[in-house]
Amino acid sequence: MIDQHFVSPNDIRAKFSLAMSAMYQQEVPLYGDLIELVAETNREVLSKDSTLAHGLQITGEIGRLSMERHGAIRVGTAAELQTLRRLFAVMGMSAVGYYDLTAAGVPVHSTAFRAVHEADLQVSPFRIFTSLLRLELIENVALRELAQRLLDRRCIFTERALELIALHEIQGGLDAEQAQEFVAQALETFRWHRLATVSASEYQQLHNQHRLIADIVAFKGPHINHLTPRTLDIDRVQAAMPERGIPPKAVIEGPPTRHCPILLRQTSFKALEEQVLFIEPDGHQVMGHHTARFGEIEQRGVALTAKGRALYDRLLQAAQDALQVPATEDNAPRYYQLLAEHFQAFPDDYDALRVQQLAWFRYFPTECGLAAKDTVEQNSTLEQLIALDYIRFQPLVYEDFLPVSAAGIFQSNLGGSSHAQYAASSSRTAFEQALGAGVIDELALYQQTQQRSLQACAQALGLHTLEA
Ligand code: OOG
Ligand code: NI
Repeated sequence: MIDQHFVSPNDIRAKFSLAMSAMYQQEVPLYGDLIELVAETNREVLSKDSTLAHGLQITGEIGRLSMERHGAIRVGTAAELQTLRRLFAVMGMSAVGYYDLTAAGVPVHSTAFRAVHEADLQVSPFRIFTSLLRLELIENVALRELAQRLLDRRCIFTERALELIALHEIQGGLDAEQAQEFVAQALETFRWHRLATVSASEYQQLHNQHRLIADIVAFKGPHINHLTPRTLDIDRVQAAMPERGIPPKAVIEGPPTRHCPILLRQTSFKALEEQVLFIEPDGHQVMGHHTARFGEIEQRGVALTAKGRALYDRLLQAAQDALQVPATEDNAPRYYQLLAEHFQAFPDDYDALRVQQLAWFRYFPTECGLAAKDTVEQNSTLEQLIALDYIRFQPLVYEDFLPVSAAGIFQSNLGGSSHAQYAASSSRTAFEQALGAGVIDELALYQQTQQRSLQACAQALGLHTLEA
């Protein structure tokens, strides 16, 4: 039994998400401009597209849209990752999904911490893409040892944050005062530090190996490197960014523009060059610069089943193969055209996506269905009830990330040219060992949400069960 006076993890997460957003707005003012642009775009889209507005009302997503954002961080050790797992657990967030980015030349593997139940996501859909550096991929032994030493001697959490995490584990929750303190203390881990922990020459060595390694190893902690608001029309935002003095990356990652958006489309503005201070062996500080922090916007569409995802992966790969070279500003129109052509093979209508079991949906009883409750045939099928307009359906939004897109976002912020080759194989088991827990399979979560909505329909209509 959870003690009554404990604050709900959902509320802690919502407060933390807000605090993070306020901090990042102060740190990176362009992020504030981006939020304004997204809010304006969403207002316009909602006022023009009543079907979309109505759909978001049915699912309740309309209520979470303006507070919806994801962030990203990168850590260096298993111990850091494990404590992060415990820290995010205080806010009701679990590790969902495994993303291997080494295949794309980025020496990290990742997960996303997020809430898992639709009711909790509704209160706060805040997610954090969390990457762990794969130190073993640094071939230069001396450099690897330097990185290890630097990581071993830092502690990225405040003492009080660690105490509150432990208290949460012992008590099973935090009271209002502790929760408030926890938010403030946890936030410290993700703050930007201008003062590096290395000398200019050490930084240069780490940076030469891989810019990402310098970003992860040379600072006091895993500064939040972007926060991403959710837009309802990413093409509009991409077009409006330059007018606001926000330079977008060359192409939007993910699927092409569609009537029925699938998965996730993302774009970003390039990382800022920021002044930092290096600390020399004699203790004095020298000025330098570092680029790591950027801004990103995303549009979320319906979550795909394994079958839908396989089709997506195949079509995306085919479009990229047809382009033959990486997508750039110059070939962007051609890339979009190829994408659109290849994705002709992906049904662009919710009913087709549903009937062909390419995507996940939530089902809701209609007024008319509720009114007919006492006369509904016990062995009616879902399709019959939909045809009778007793049940309607809405797309289940994708809550996760895409490894190819994530690699594209990483690359655009690493200057594009650094496509390192790593022979290492994907290692979900090693990641889970470092995390100290398994990662949850996201497909199982979508399936459960869909199933719960069917169960709720069955109950509302007085049926024993209902199957998709
Ligand atoms: C994470 C990049 C991936 C996304 O939205 O796919 C990402 C990073 O740069 O640390 O945030
Ligand atoms: Ni992101």
